[in-house]
Amino acid sequence: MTRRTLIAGNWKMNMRAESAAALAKGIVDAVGNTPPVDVAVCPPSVYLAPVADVVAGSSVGLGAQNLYPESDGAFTGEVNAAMLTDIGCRYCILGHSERRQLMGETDKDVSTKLHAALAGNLIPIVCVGETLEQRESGTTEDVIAKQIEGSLAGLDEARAAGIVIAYEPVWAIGTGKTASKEQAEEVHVFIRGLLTKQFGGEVAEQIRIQYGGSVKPGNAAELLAQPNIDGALVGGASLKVDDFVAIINAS
Ligand code: G2H
Repeated sequence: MTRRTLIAGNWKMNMRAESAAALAKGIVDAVGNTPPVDVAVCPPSVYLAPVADVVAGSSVGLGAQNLYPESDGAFTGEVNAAMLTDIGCRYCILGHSERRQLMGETDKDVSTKLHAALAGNLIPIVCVGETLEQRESGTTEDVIAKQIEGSLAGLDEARAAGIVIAYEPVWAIGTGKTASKEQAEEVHVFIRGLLTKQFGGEVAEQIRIQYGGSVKPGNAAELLAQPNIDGALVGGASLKVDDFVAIINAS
């Protein structure tokens, strides 16, 4: 089974209108019309529309960093899946550890958002990952299993193949520490095993599992060469055209 690599830039809460458009333009120009991998950028919600204009008609996809899982209505400050697809989003990051830690998002919340994303024709990028304390206490697999089970609750086989999982060890996020290729591949294999149990081998083989956590030009190639690492969710290094493009070219 060949899974098409997905390199996505998670811009988090960075950039301004001008710099966001310039970054997107630089990526569009560098990537060209037929990149050998899927490429996406995920700007802050306020910059989705101007970046959508820049990437329109290009091979660079647009993704949001979050959504609110309701239809239009009285939900002050929120943005739903229909709005995201309306302005050209293809992807939506869900359950990033920063949202889990800072905004108290639970697996149940992520599952609700996952179903809203799929109903709105968005490709969800579901993030899971253990903290340093959990890794050091030997509970990584328990933590990941609970997150996968809870976040993908109620998902049927027909829709499962199209989702993306991002394994992002919390201790490697923005810290400069990266999981070694062996550590990352070990968890990706474990996740694919969980997906096999839940959806069967044929579906599990189609689900892309990205790695995230201090991915840089210098470590991307060895991570992306692992058989079960199907792309990268890139934070800090996605904010510079040259770094992001180097990561794309490393895959
Ligand atoms: C992990 C990653 C992007 P960074 O959060 O999702 O960020 O590459 O800065 O560690």
